[in-house]
Amino acid sequence: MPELKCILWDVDGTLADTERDGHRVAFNMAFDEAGHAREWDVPTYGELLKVTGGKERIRYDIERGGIGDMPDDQIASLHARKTAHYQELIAEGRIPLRAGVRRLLEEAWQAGITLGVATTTTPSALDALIEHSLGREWFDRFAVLAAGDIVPAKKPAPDIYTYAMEQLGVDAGNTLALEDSGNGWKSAQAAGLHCVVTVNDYTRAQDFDGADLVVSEFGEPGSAIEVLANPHGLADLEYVKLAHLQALMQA
Ligand code: XBP
Ligand code: MG
Repeated sequence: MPELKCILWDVDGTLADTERDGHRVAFNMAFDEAGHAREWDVPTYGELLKVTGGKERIRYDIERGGIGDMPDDQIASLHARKTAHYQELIAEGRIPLRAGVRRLLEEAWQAGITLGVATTTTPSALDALIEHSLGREWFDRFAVLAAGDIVPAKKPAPDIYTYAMEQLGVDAGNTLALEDSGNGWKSAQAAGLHCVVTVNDYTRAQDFDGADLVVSEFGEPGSAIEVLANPHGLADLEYVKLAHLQALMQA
């Protein structure tokens, strides 16, 4: 029977709600600084989120007429400035972890489950979040930090999950992905992983058909989370515990 041996965490939207008040704000700071007359407001950014990866997202906005055309090297330097602004925002402590994230991480770590990260985000942006929101000890506790351009095809392609599992030497059948978005779920599904989704305002209406559990958040004791899909009929879902994650692997 498959057993939970490894949990791979998505970052943006899953560890913390970084998109609206972190990445979006940092993109706008970089546009302003470079003299681009473009501001991604909250709903516009929601449309742009269908493209994963910051550089890819800028290219997509150029293609839809939002920003004037520029060569790839200029996109890369604009994005490098965006990453610097993002790191500063994170260092200010503006983006807390989502409810239940630290509790579940600690529970899984104590249980000896292999922990890793699989994200489309730039490695230095991930490092900033680990350092300022999670704590430096997590650089050692995560057995792999798979991020950004390390694979050519970003989510919804399975590559980043496949890469992380190869690095760890774990099987998809024993691995659970924690995600927040349709693109992330598709990526985990294509890699053959089980997947739990914690939605946010940007992703709530997306398609998570086939995911093992879809909830509003992991939550904490007493928080009474909203359960959007519970295909395995997991009981006692006042908040998500490690025991739920272990049970759904065998369902
Ligand atoms: C997150 C992303 C990232 C961030 C921006 O998707 O798509 O591109 O929005 O980060 P996921 P960068 O949570 O599915 O990994 O600008 O560093 O790319
Ligand atoms: Mg995400």
